[in-house]
Amino acid sequence: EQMNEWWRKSAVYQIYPKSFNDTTGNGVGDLQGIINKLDYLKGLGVDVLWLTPVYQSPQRDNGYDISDYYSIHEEYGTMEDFDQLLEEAHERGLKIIMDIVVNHTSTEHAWFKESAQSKENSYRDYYIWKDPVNGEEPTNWQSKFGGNAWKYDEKTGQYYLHLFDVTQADLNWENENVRRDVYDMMHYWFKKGVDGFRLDVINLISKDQRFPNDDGSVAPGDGRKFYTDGPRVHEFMQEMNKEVFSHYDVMTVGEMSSTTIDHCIKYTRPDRNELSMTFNFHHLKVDYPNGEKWAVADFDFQALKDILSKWQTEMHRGGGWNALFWCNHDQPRVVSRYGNDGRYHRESAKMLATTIHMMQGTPYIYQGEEFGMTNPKFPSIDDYRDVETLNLYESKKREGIPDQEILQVIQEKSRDNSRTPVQWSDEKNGGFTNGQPWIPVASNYPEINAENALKDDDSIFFHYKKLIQLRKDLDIITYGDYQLILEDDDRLFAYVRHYGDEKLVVINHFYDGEAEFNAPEHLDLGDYKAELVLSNYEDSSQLSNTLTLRPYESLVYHLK
Ligand code: TEU
Repeated sequence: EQMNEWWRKSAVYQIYPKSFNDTTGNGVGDLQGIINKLDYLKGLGVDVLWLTPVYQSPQRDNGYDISDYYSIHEEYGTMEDFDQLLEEAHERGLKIIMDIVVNHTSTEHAWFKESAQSKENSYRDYYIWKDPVNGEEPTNWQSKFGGNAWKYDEKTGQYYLHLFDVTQADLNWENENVRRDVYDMMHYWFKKGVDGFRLDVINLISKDQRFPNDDGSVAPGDGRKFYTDGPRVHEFMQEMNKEVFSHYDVMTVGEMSSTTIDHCIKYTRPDRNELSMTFNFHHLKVDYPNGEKWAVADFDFQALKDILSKWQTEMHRGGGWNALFWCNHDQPRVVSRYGNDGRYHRESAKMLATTIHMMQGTPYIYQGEEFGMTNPKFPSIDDYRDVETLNLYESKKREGIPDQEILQVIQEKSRDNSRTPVQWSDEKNGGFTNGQPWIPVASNYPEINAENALKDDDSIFFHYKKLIQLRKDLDIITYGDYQLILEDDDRLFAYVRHYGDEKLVVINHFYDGEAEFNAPEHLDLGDYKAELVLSNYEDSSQLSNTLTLRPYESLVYHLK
């Protein structure tokens, strides 16, 4: 079997350096701040650290706008700091993966500056330039951060494509020189000794070369069907794998925007030689009413169960591999979103963690998630920093929507929800900085912080630690298949994993109040000995055919 690569049994911890830990007092986290916390991370038990972009960048999109792939952004430190981080991580048995952003670069990148010089410049074709059509944008495609995705350049009379911010110009992957330069850059980081890559929006790199208008299957002008999982994307991934990844023992995780299961099987099935695993976001859109992110609604629990279960069973069947996650730097905090960040903060945070960590795939923990950080609910738009949020605010203002109403949506949906500084302790600024933090610290830091979590055996932190350890102890978590049970239950998310003669029964109660568990007939418990291996209450019951679950109770039984 080809299924014993190290990353299948690993847990990954995501670090957003800007908000992690500041050692210089400039209000921005830095690489030395990460080094200072390596023992803490080792203590949690994670195997791999993913750093979101730390390269030189004008920081319009917090580093996802790269101006030089070969140097470190100065607020974060130097290349020596990076080398030290890598070495100290490796000394502790921790691996480091880099965030690779190659769908686009900053318009401050030397390639773009050349490219914008003239139509004849040798770098012109590094980006996607098009003539106006009837004096207007080449297509009606929308930028993911609002507005049309094409920007007119006066000097050369053409438009360039930017699927994200206007300062994030899309690279032209049809150009072999672009691909060669990207692969060279990847070799540079692997030769340094990094252990893998997270590849930003990598399924958007192949654009339909006809560049058609979008007449509106999703939303008028959306455009995504013409560049998502595009015509040559698998060819490019196989080339990248052959040219780069295949030379090293590394993991690769592709961030896949609006993708499908069929594509993700192709991206990750070992014999196709593309990527190790993929992130998809369908389970994080169940609180988008009619597909609209910028609206407030309860999450659709049935949809959540259906989506996660479909990805579990179909990726397993197809030989693909999932990245498992609730949180990242683009998503609101899960405990505020699908859990309860008030009275049942602790119980619900643990329950959510169990739900995802007992599935098949490689689990990811986003900084602060391990002790239950929440959305900050900032009182004013002035507290928000994210380019996407600020663009949204401006466009809603123009539509005449009252401030309070816009703020309410932003409080629930803004990417800044996850970007507030890590709450290390109850000291000033949560111990994140001695200076003025670049974004405010959430006001609940005196209670919710890492130091409190470490002092309490029963904290969310120690629950995560147990989940990571369980994955190491029980092969069924990595290799077992998955079956949703009690499909229609509107309070319980319960599933069974099977592996050889073993079973794992996982029962999660997503709400306040009580819930009844009645074992379905096909779940034969009779001949097994069941052991309760994890729960989020002190005195949870042994497994039987009927159980009553308390608010947000979560139970894991191992059957042999
Ligand atoms: O995000 C890609 C992406 O499609 C989203 O998650 C995006 O943030 C969302 O559509 C906005 O509503 C990646 C990075 O994770 C994100 O931080 C970057 O801003 C983006 O790519 C551009 O590099």
